[in-house]
Amino acid sequence: MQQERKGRVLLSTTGFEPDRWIDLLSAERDVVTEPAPGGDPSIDYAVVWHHPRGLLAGLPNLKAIFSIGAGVDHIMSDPDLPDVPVVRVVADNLSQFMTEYVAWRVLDHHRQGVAYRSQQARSVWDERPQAPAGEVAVGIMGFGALGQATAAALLALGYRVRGWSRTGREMDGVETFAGEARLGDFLSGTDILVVLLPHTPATEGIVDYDLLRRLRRDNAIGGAVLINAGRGALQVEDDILRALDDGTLKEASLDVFREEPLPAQSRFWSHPRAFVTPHAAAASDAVFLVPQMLAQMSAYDRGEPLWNLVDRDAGY
Ligand code: NDP
Ligand code: OXD
Repeated sequence: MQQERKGRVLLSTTGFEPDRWIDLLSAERDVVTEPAPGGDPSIDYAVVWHHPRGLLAGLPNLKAIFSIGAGVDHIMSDPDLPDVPVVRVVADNLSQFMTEYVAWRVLDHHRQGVAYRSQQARSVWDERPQAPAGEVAVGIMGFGALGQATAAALLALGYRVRGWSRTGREMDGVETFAGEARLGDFLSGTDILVVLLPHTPATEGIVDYDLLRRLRRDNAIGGAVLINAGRGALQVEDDILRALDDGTLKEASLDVFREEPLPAQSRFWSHPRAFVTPHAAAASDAVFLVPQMLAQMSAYDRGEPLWNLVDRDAGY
C-alpha cells in the first residue's frame, strides 16, 4: 500500500543549537530550517522558538505551530501570525525541572541561604532561629501546569500553599484565589511569592512595587521574598531593586529578565540579596518533547484533535 506523503517540518529557532531537534524530528519527517522563497507549499508544521517575525505568514499549507517551550509569548507576539492552531509544551519532565527549581529556591530562602553564605565568607559560626515550613506561606501566581506541579512538591515539604489564577483553579490542600478581585487577599497572606505566569498583555509588568508592597513582611522568615521563573516582562526591574534596597523585599531569586542575557551592568548581578540564574529553571529537552510533537502531527493528519492548544484570546 502506498503511504501518504508527510509534509515537511519547518524548525525555526533563535538562541540555541537546534541539531538535536533536527535529528529527532527527522526520524519521522523531513525537516528544513528555512522555507523556500515565495511561500513554501511543502511545509505542514512549524516548530519554533523565537522565529523571525512574519516567517510563518507566507506558508500556504501550514497546519499548526508547535512551541518549543511552555510559554508562547515568543509566538503570539508575531504580528503576522497565521490563523492556525498553536500547541504549547506540557510535559512531565518540564514540570519536574520547574518543581526542582522552585523547591530549591523556596528552601534556600526559607532556610536562610543568603545569611549563612555571608557568615561562611566571614568565618562566622552563628546558629539562626529556624521557622517550621508550616509557618511559611508560599503563594504561586499562575496556577497552571507548572504552578500546580510545584504546589504538590511544596505541600509535601510542609509549606502552606496558595494559588492565584485567572479563572480559579482548585487543588486539595491549597487556598486558591481567582482574578484581580482576589489578588490583594492572595498577596497579603503570602510570604514567598512564586511567579509562574505567562507573559500576555494582561500580565505585562504585573510584578511592580505596588504589588510587592502588598506581600506579608511581618512573618516567620523575617520578610517577603520574590521568586520569578515565569517571564522577565512580568516584572518591573527597577521596582524590584527598589524593594530589595528599602526592605520591602528581603530577598529575590530571578530566573528571567526583560533583557536576556542579563546585561553585565545590571545591579542584579552584584546585589547581595538577589540570586540570578540564566533562564535555566526548566529547559525544554528535545528527547522528551519531540516524540510528543510527532505524535500530535500524526494524529492531526489522521483527523484527530490537537492537545495543549493555546487560547488565542487569552494569549497563553
Ligand atoms: P499554564 O498555561 O498551564 O498556566 C498559566 C497560569 O497562569 C494559569 O493558572 C492561568 O490562569 C494563569 N494566568 C494567566 N493569565 C493570568 C492573568 N491575567 N491573571 C491571573 N492568572 C493568569 O502555563 P504553565 O504553567 O505551563 O507555564 C507558565 C509559564 O512559565 C510559561 O508561560 C512560561 O512563561 C514560564 N516558563 C518558564 C520557564 C523557565 O525556564 N523559566 C520554563 C517553562 C515555562 P487559569 O488557570 O485561570 O487559566
Ligand atoms: C519555556 C521556557 O517557556 O523555557 O518553556 O521559558
